[in-house]
Amino acid sequence: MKICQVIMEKSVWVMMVVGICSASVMVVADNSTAGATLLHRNYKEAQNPTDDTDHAKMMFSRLGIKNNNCLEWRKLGFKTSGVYDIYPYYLCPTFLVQVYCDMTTDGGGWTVIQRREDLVPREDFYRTWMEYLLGFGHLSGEFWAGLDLIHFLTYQKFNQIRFDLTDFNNNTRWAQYQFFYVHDKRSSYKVEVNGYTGDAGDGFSDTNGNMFTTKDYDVDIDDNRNCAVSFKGAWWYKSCHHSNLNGQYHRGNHTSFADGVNWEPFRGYHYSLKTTEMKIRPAY
Ligand SMILES: *[C@@H]1O[C@H](CO)[C@@H](O)[C@H](O)[C@H]1NC(C)=O
Ligand SMILES: *[C@@H]1O[C@H](CO)[C@@H](O)[C@H](O)[C@H]1NC(C)=O
Ligand SMILES: [Ca+2]
Repeated sequence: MKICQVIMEKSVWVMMVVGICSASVMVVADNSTAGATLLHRNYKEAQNPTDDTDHAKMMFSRLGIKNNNCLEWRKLGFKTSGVYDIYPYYLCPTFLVQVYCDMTTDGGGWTVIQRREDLVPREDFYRTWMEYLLGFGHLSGEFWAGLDLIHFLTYQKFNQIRFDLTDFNNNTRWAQYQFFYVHDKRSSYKVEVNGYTGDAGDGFSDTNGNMFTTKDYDVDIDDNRNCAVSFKGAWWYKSCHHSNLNGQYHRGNHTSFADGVNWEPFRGYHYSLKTTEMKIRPAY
């Protein structure tokens, strides 16, 4: 029998995985509240089905169907974007995670891993390594899905990544990459990416091979600074970036250099975008 347990001790969160679920999905958090927030949010959203799609989803889960990602839900006929249950941890197949599925863009089946929007109250994206590892925010608003989840989603199969971007004049642009893989925690969530198409310009290929840097975890290749601190975000920085989608929400033009929600080939280093979505999907 495979058993997955979540144990809370004082201010320390330990996701302990027993038996066949090996140590590679074990996450030991510091005293941040990201883990608690995430679990609470998942619980609340699970208790409030809102439409027929939710009813149908419930019927499928009662049948014991455990989809690994949004594309599998899409292949079952689900066409409404929203929150879905998935089981992405292959070593721990009963561990449920809630994700937001984009079921309309380019055929749908995308698992959304990041969203910025012009919302109040605004989510803080200038966060620590552990918060980026676990994920934060709200699936219906602004959020980051978590590096550990992104690793396991991209580990299943060859994945594509797509970026949908909007500026404050409502111009929309997209960028898609044929291959996207994020390594595990031991490799500091190093990214592999290639195969750009789109009309946003290629703001992401130069992250290929980079590890994930946050304000408290500097694994960029710039010896003189922490790129996350210099550009007030968290990203697969080199030294430093052509995109900074977890940067400061400056709302359009900003005089500061490259610390906004920037996609350099679209609006440059002095323009912070209105909306961004990052989403991944198996290539088959
Ligand atoms: C952009 O779209 C939003 C929502 O559709 C609308 O409220 C807003 O006025 C539009 N802005 C511009 C500059 O056209
Ligand atoms: C933003 O900057 C661009 C380029 O410098 C300028 O043309 C535009 O008028 C500015 N927009 C606003 C709203 O300040
Ligand atoms: Ca550095």
